[in-house]
Amino acid sequence: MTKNIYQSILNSKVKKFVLLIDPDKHDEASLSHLLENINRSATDFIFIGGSLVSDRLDYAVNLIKKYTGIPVILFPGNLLQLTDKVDAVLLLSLISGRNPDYLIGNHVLAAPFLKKSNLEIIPTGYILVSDENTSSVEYISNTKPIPSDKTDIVVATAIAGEMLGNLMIYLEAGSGAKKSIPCDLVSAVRKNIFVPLVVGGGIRTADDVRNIYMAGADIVVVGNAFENDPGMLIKMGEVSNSLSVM
Ligand code: 1GP
Repeated sequence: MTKNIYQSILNSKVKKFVLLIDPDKHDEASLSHLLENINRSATDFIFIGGSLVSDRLDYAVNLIKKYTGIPVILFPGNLLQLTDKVDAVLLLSLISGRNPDYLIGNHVLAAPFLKKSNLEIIPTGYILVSDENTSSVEYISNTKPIPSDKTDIVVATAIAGEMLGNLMIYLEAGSGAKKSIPCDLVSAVRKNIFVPLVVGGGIRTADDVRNIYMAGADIVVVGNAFENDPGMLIKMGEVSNSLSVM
């Protein structure tokens, strides 16, 4: 398989837009409904993953591949969400936390499978930022998020993540978050790192998407907003295509 997804992100002249699919939230009918709009939208990638163990991962990937040629990237919520049916894998290090399992332990366990799969691996520094009650990531990973007003800590974490060799930094507010990552925080991180900046969690409208791109995100990830309104995929995707990378 060609290893070109990360390169395509680096070479892109426009912002990238990602649809996140949690395989456990869908049966065939709801997934098909969601995917009906996909080829008319400007979705660049599909991330697939969730917080729990899914027995539907391969099934969902196969169904997605039936509908579209858009690259599918594994966004693993845990070690038991491994598949070689995707086009690439985000190798996430939860660098906002201090749980060694999410910094190195799971990576060691998954490494032989990933090596054998020959998939493109994109090491990504994952930073959980939240002021809310316990998010799924926080609970499952047993790590504390960084409060959103601690800009200096978030920025230092992002810089450290880049220095450690991560090829992307991902600011995560948590799936279904009431408040997405504040724009001033996105800007502050953007000014301090060179690698692509991914932002997700609690993004609900096309205006939210635009504001986060304008603040400096290269890639925006949205999941829940499409559950009730798959048409939103088209509106949000249009925003990304209209904005060039600064
Ligand atoms: C991806 O967790 C997000 O980073 C997805 O969050 O479902 O709130 O869009 P939403």
